[in-house]
Amino acid sequence: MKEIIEEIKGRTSINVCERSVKNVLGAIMSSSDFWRIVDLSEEPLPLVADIIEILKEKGYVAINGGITLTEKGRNLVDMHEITEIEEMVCKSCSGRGISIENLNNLLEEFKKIVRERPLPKQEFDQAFVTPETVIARVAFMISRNDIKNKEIFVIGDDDLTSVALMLSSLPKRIAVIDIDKRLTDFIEKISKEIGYDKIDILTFDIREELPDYMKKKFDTFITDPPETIYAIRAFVGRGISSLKAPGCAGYLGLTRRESSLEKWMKIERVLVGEFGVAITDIVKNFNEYVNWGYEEKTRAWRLSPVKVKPSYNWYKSYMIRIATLEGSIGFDGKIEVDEELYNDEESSTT
Ligand code: SPD
Repeated sequence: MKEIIEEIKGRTSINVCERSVKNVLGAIMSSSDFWRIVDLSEEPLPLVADIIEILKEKGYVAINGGITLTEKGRNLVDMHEITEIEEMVCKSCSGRGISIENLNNLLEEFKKIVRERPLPKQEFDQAFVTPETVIARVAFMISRNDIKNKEIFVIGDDDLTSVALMLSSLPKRIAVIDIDKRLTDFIEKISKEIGYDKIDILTFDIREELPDYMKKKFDTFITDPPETIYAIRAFVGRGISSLKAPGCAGYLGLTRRESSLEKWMKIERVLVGEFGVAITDIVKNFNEYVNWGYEEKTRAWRLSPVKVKPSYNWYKSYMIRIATLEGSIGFDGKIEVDEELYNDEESSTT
């Protein structure tokens, strides 16, 4: 095992420990599908690809249309008492711990209305979540008293969460910003069609400082940032700047597909240490993303040892809720980066 880890360390700058290799081996025991192995292992995709490559070179795994253990690999897992990974997800709530039963009409209406939505653009790292996820977000936010009669700020909205919020008629007011004019035009069109006028829609690049009229104005924000520290400052930091007072809330998605635990710790440090907010909820794999269509043009595809498109929605992210306290501060500076907003060494799907 030590030798395997040393070899992996020589190939990647992503942190790797014995448990990372065991996670990948356990996932291979559960599935031969590369995307499922990434999903189950909870390790960043580029690291999973490196681990599989080295296990193959050393004769522990075979790659023939799928990834399987060889006899040598089976001996290795036996020797280290590695077991397959089981998710144990609740079938009623898909593991979200929240029911959307009471919001069934909203779900059906939302599905109908977003049929003509703009398709994901690679340039902006877009991939929208399933309609069930959007409605579960609404349910989750209701359960934390963060929607009803609240002023809500949606930062980046390829998921069209603002549309579900409009349809729910629960917020006092909504503001939504996105860099992609196709999306802001679409949201505008829907708001006109359904006659909803308590919404402000702005095409805006989050690398810029928010206009003053958006600072300290909202009760709740929701965002799903790319997985870089720059993006956390831009999307979440500005979200916090937009909140009125202590006790307000922010929601963000974070995935393990593009983030190691080391990066998560850095992100948590930014949230707690730099922004001074409390993390109140972390729900595993709450957000489920529809495969975005440009898979074959991504680093993930180049790294995948088997060139087969995902057969299910393998990309998920945790839902994190933060709350502001006395002394919480957001981020107001300009972010002077281009592509680095979306990508670092652990990213692979942009
Ligand atoms: N590039 C396609 C997948 C992007 C999904 N972004 C979700 C980020 C979660 N914070």
